[in-house]
Amino acid sequence: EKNEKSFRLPEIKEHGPKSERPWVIRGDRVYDITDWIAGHPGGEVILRAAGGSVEPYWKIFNIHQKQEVYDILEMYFIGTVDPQDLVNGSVPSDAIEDPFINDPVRDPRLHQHTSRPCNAETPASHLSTFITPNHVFYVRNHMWVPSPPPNTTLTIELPSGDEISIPLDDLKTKFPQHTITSTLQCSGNRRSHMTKACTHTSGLQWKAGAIGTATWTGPFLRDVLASTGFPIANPPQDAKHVQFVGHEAYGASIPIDKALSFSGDVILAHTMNSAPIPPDHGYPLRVVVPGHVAARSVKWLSKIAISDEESTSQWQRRDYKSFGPNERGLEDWSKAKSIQEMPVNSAVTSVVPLPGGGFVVKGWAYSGGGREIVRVDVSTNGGRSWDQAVLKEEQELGSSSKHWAWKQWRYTIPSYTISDAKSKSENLEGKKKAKMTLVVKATDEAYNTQPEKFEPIYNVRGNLAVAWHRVPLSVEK
Ligand code: MTE
Ligand code: MO
Repeated sequence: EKNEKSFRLPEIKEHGPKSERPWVIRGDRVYDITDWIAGHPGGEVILRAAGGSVEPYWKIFNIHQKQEVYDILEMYFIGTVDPQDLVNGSVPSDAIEDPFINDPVRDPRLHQHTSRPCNAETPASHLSTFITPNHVFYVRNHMWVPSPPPNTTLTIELPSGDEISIPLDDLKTKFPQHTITSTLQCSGNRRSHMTKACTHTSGLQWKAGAIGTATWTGPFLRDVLASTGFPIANPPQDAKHVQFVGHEAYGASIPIDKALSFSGDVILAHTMNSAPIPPDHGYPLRVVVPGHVAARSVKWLSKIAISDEESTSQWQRRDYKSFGPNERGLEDWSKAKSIQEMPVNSAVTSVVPLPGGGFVVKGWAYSGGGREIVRVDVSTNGGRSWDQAVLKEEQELGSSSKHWAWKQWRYTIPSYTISDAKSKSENLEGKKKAKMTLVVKATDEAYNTQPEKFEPIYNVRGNLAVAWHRVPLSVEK
């Protein structure tokens, strides 16, 4: 192609995310993606790359790294990068902006599964307290940590299409402030337990730490919606979902009933455990949707839209859904329901020997929809017989009778000592070695309880992994 145009990097850079005609580079080729974005709901993600190379972003969404996507991009080809700006045929890495430049330094105790984007679980040592400290609260980022500009506002789009912007300061000063204690749990929490039982699931292999509990402070979403003139007591028929958009382009939605309900407790939070929300958890503003899967609690909140349909993002229309054990990868996503409220779940998080023999087992139990945990059953023989754990009573903050927080539980097993592999001395006289399978299951106030096995709830995505938690232990009697 001899007559193709060539562009210098500074010129390309002018076609950034906010320009009228955004461009991106792939290899040494330049594309004007303006029309592509217009035709692709959810396509705004690619805008982050506008003005530069799309490659570092596509590394994050490897779903895009296939020929058919490259072919589509070719339809928007406008020229190449000027050879003066290329090193070995591509844009030099120092000219490519690092999308993760704003990611904070993280507590080394977080158990990192991936670093870019950051996916890290709360370490077991911090799962046995009612409130999870901010610095060890699990992090689930699909992308980078964005840095919203100072004096940024929250935009609210009404069904009429009208947009209203509210300064963040107003959210703190012009509305009654509420503090609620709410657990957040990822739909993939305990996925690794399902994988172990069923050999394969796709997704991050979380143990029992993609969950945490914090107090969240801010105005109620319904009060903020009311302030726009939206009739919260008598919403129009076509107002069915409330969509949330994050500054880095993540999006999700909840049914409008949850948003407007007097017992919904949906909060636009600026404060987490009495401190400004940390960068990883949504600074400066995050919606907290208690009782629902954490994927709906959109961080770095930039926009709210009342709509007749669910968010068009892949995180609403695809990823956070579950399937039957027979559906192995050729799912019709549109047929499955988005996950909203979570089913009842529990896990063992610590087993600590007592000085005089025996040991103490601790863990969490949680159910969605504000359903209180009423009982936690423990078995030391793989589920043949059961005993009850002690539930810790904690002060939960909230405006309704709902229970948005997990329960911590403990159970004492006398007369056994745990022997770790190394201290398995063969001449411990009078001591009998045994293998014990500790099992825990919880029951919520609707008397929903956890299934015994993973096989019947298996789904390729490894979502909603809520079967009994089994922990094999070696003990000495
Ligand atoms: N919001 C934005 N903007 N971007 C995200 O990647 N991840 C979601 C949700 N909100 C996400 C988001 C998912 S899947 C989960 S589990 C929770 O945030 C994790 O919240 P945390 O990182 O504060 O624990
Ligand atoms: Mo999640």
